[in-house]
Amino acid sequence: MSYFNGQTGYRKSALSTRSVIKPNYVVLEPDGLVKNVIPGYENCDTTILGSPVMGATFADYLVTAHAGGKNTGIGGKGIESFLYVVSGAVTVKNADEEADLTEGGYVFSPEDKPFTFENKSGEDAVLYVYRRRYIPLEGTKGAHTVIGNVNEIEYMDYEGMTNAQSKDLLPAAHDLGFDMNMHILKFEPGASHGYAETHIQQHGMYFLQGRGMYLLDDTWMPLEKGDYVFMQSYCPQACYAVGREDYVYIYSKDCNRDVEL
Ligand code: UGY
Ligand code: MN
Repeated sequence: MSYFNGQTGYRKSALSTRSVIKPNYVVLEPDGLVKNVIPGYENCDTTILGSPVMGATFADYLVTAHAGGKNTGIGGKGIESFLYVVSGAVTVKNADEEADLTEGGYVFSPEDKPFTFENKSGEDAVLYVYRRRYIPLEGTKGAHTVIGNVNEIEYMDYEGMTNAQSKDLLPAAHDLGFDMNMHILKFEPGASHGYAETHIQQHGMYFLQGRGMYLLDDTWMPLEKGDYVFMQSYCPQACYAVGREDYVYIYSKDCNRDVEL
């Protein structure tokens, strides 16, 4: 086993962690992440974040793709998949499209189309990857390939607030063929949710920038850039942004489907 952040040897401080595993949420701080060997990834350091083991209906990953690093097939056979470039650049390809993605770039590939990525840039790229079993819906054409870059999407005011804003990465709001979406949420320092949310949808959440105080269930805790959170269904959740930078995270959310009985 080795550490995802590459740090080895003793630390100056006593051992401690902000990571917590609770029945309805999980926080993983970067320092505790370890490398997982996952078939298909070549010349990449990969760590599994959320997974069905913690109750998630999806799996998500943080990947450092070194120069020449690649994966020859993520998703397919009923599994929809998504990749977001946290930093660096990779080339992605599925049966429909091929694209060079830079920071903020992303690809969504539907359940019948595995995608590949390759880092041809010569420098490390950091990637957030997501996989989930697709739930088809009769009367729709299913989901389709989406390639984009968050830097080309306009922010929308979030729930009537102007200092909290969001972006939708996939067209799920207008297309019931999609059973999940990815969003970016940004809070200016001092901004917050309007209320503490409690909802059936799960989230996998990766913090891209800034810091804040986050309410998970009945506990407020500091969460910052590099942290990961899994929120189980109905976990109460809200945050305040603190510090000088905008507080920004990317998160997944299932949608457009009734409850299975
Ligand atoms: O869309 C959401 O459910 C989002 N507002 N949740 C969150 O930020 N914790
Ligand atoms: Mn939520």
